[in-house]
Amino acid sequence: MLIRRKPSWAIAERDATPESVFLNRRALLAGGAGLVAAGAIATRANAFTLFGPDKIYGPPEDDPSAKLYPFKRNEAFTLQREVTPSDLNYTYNNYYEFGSSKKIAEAAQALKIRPWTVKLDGMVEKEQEIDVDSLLAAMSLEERLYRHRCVEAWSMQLPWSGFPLAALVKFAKPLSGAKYVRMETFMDPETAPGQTSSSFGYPWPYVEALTIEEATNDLAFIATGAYGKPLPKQMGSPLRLAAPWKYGFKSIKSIVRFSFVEERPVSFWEEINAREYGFWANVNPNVPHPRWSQASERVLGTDELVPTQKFNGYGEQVASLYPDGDERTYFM
Ligand SMILES: Nc1nc2c(c(=O)[nH]1)N[C@H]1C(S)=C(S)[C@@H](COP(=O)(O)O)O[C@H]1N2
Ligand SMILES: [Mo]
Repeated sequence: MLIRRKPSWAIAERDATPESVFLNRRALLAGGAGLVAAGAIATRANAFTLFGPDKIYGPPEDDPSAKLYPFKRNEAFTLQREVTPSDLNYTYNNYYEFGSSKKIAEAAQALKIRPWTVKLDGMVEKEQEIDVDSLLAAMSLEERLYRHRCVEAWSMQLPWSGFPLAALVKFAKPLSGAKYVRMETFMDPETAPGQTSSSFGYPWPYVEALTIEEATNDLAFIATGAYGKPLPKQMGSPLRLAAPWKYGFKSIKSIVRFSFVEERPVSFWEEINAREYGFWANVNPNVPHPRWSQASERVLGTDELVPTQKFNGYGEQVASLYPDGDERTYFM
């Protein structure tokens, strides 16, 4: 078996919190034990205020779709907690194409988001290529409040703007034999240094997939924006998946291709380590990650440690997709 380097987020839960990121960064900058101690007694929220956020890279200034925003909110989707502040979401990201830390926002500004062509291919009536602005024009656009739960045991809440993946599937006109939707991120090692083989031995480009039933479930959403504006590059501009009942790594960023296929694709992290990052990756507090518990999660931007919910709280919408009850099969 090929042994690849572990992603840095594949570490113990306590090491993967925003707290450790902020405190370690501060410790590094200050190089002083006094300040580390001060940081250590500060709450996470205080740590954020005390030390200040990084430079904020918001929505790209030259995004031609900006005029479409904000989209009308679909009130059917509600949260039990407050929306995570956008500044936190803009500065705390997983996007391995641009580096293995949470601080990749600056590096991600190198991403060129226009022209951006999306391929719809494989088992479809007719293969198509469509530019993202034409796709936006063809879709009915809305805003939804969704939870997001990373496999690293942190979570957040945010308003996504976009359209249901089901609408894109319909637009692609898949043939009846198509069983999975395979999604692929752009490949350009010149703008995304993480993709150079010297940086990672990873199987680029990033690939993810859902069954057709999952992809056409109303909850599967293609996000083109967040917080009422186009997506910042670091969040996966110009279009990314939001599958909130699954761990965050399923929600692939900056998609260039949707392929309709019969065989189950091997997803990016599954290929790296199938035992730890399985294909299904449905959120389940009762099935621990092999190296840490998934029973609770840290709510980003707060001091809260809250119980994790099965399907991240979306069981009503998606539990019927997984009729046979083997938790490990569906929950990694
Ligand atoms: N192409 C690509 N998509 C990706 C990732 C990535 O590294 N590359 N990281 C995933 C993980 S682990 C998470 S938690 C979310 C993070 O999205 P955010 O930075 O907008 O919070 O994106 C997911 N999609
Ligand atoms: Mo994640």
